[in-house]
Amino acid sequence: MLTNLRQEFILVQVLNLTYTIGTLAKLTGLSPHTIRAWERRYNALSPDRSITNRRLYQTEDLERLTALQRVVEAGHSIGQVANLSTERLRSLDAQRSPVATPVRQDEVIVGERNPFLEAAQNAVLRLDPEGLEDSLIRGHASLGIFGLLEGVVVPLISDIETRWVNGTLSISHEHMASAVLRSFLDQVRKSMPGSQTAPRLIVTTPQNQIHEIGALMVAIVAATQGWRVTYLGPNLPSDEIAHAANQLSARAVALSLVFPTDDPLLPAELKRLRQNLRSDVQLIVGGRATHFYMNALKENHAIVLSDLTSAKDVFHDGQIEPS
Ligand code: B12
Repeated sequence: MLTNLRQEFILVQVLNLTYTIGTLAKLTGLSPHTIRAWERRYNALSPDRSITNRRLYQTEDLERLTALQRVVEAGHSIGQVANLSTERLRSLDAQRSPVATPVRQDEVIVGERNPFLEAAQNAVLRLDPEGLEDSLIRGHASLGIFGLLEGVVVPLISDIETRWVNGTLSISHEHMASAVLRSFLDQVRKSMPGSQTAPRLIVTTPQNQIHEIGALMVAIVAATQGWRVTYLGPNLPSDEIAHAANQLSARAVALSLVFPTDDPLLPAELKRLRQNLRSDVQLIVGGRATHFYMNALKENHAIVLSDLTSAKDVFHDGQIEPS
């Protein structure tokens, strides 16, 4: 059942970037009949339709339905809550007893037990890629994308690093986890194309920087904030980045720097990139290696950010807010 669910998730993401009612039902645990009834009788959701008139749901619909389901489970009648905003549903849900309160999107409390993180950690230790993917899918459905990134993906990566350093986890565990995370995040990213009129952001990593999970996460965060993101993959020479940014009239370029921390060529690459970009194109840089290149980043007027929450604030509402 879990494997089928995973396959179906992948299939809908890859083929049409939306959820069918069947997938939505499996992810939420509600029956298709209930979902249709909540739509027809209470206008709880208004999905798009395919050319053959099938319902097509977006990630926001999944998040809304999950919130509705939790509030109804807690005792509210569907008629009372069906037309509340998703934000309002989440805050109603948060007022439940502490035991029943789930980790909410945007509000992952440090130190609080997070079942999705635990499931993901156990799957990594078992060398179980399907299990890891399932925990990411479930975490996404329950926490929303930002909750998943901050509450599961980032702490999972940090846990993998700690265990790898202290020898309780091997390179094969790390590679398996990286492969699953990379592919999952890429699917999520592809399901968020952005509107035609949204400002364009180019996301990549400079030449010699092959770690791309940070870049994928920032691509997703910017998409949640109304940007139309073009992800160019990792390890790109500055001339190529500038060329793409100019061709697509990008408003900003985001780079992730993770490793190496002492690349003698990177300062010159950053300079060349800045010179070849239009002066109104912002350069936004993050990742654990940024502080090793601070002089070059400052000289080239980059906005340097330390985490995804700052990225969310800076990319707010399709604008670049002063950091
Ligand atoms: C996954 C991983 C890999 C994967 C990468 C897969 C992929 N497709 O990306 C693979 C297996 C390929 C790999 C390879 C290597 N890796 Co590696 N890897 C990691 C690991 C576990 C995660 C890396 C990652 O994605 N981090 C990125 C994000 C998640 O973390 P972050 O940089 O702190 O960024 C945060 C914010 O800054 C923000 N952010 C990130 N980018 C951006 C960008 C913008 C614009 C913004 C706004 C925000 C933002 O998001 C993050 C969350 O808050 C790290 C450990 C770690 N904790 O990072 C080691 C790590 C980076 N790797 C390391 C090493 C040594 C290597 C290898 C050299 C190993 C080897 N001997 O072969 C090779 C590198 C080869 C090369 N040519 O570069 C070391 C680097 C040590 C150092 N001196 O810095 C680390 C730190 C592990 C360790 N402790 O030893 N690795």
